[in-house]
Amino acid sequence: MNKRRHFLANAGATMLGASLVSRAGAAALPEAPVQSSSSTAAPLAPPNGRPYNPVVTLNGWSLPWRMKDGVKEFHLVAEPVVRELAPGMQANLWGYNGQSPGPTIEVVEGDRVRIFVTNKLPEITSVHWHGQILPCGMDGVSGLTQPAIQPGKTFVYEFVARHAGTFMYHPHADEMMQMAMGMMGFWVTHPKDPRQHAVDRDYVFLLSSYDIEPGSYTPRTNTMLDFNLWTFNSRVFPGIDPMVARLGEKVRIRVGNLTMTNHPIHLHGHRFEVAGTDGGWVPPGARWPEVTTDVAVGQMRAIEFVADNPGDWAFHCHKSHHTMNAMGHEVPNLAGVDHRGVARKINNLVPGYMVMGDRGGSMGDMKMRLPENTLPMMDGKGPFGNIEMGGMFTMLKVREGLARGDYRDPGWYRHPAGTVAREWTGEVPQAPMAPDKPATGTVEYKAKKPSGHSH
Ligand SMILES: [Cu+2]
Repeated sequence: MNKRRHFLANAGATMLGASLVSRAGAAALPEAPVQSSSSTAAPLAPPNGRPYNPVVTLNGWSLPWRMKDGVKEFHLVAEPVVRELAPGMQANLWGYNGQSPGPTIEVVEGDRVRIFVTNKLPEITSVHWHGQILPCGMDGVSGLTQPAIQPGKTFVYEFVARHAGTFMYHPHADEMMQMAMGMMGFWVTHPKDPRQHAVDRDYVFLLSSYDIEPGSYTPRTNTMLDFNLWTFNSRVFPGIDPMVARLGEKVRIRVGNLTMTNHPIHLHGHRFEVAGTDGGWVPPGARWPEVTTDVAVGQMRAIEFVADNPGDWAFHCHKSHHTMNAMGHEVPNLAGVDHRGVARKINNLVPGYMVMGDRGGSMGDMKMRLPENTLPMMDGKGPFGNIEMGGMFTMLKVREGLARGDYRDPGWYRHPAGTVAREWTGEVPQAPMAPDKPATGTVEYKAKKPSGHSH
């Protein structure tokens, strides 16, 4: 079993047979492997070329290459794909090599890279290598630096990966349409010396958003802001795998934003530093501690921390609408109103109608009829009940005693005795509602007048 086959047989995702796009007449082209699974693939240990510490693409995979006369050759195929956003929902997207986003490309600083791009879309495309310092004619802006790649045609890009860091790729042809359909991928250029910027676990993923009407499969592509599915690598919670680390390991998480808005990415239970941006590594003396970092449109951020706090830690975008799945808009806020009778009446008129929880947030408990191919707005079962999240939400699971390179979900955290918030079962003193009333004696409640004068 050669090294490549060993990778293919590795734990994690299953890869479909790495078949040639077209065996006849394609002898000069490298293979274009296809990925059928949307789970997180095992890291791709480099079978040739200079050594590096591979990354793990959240719910994604890295693209194998072939070495030809000292050049790393990759083959991307731009094509329509069906992506499972989470169990229970599939989307008709456009992507590369069977998935959206496309595979992560990993190279080493100084590598000469040749990338074949075959266009199997029904329209023109091109690939822009976002953040790379390269010859202008390799920048992939159709019309400006190259003719567009026509359907059925293959183009070749070739350049030296000059700087170690975090990059992305995406089309620069009919961009609004193609990015709204999911065409994008991650790129990591590893340092020449694998000891430089070394971490124990290096996770990468892209932020993307889709506007898919409940009950349908294909994104609306002229949406500017009103997206309804907010994704990590074209997956929504509870379809996003957890990130796993052994207690004490150094972890890096790299995020690229190809949506139309910014995302404040927040990690619980740890403090991190922004160690890298679009432009390269931040000098250690210029980093500061954070628990949330905003990733603006078109930006990349690499955060680093020591996983020194065991548990199942939430990791999510802090915009609360981005941790929800598709919902109907113009839903009134009925918190505090018992509307059960109203909902029943409306359901006779609009089947499947759902009202915002009148007890603050009880959507995970609501039984409602959803259109086909539609996820609940908030979902996910946790060890203590419904997690009631969707969209850009997953967990960092920190555990003692994991093996190096073990990325399997370790299950739910077993909290040490006495360390979990619990119900208070003692006596609860009655607190006054109005702050200007004394806490003793009979409490009188008065409605405030709208004028603001209560006395
Ligand atoms: Cu967000």
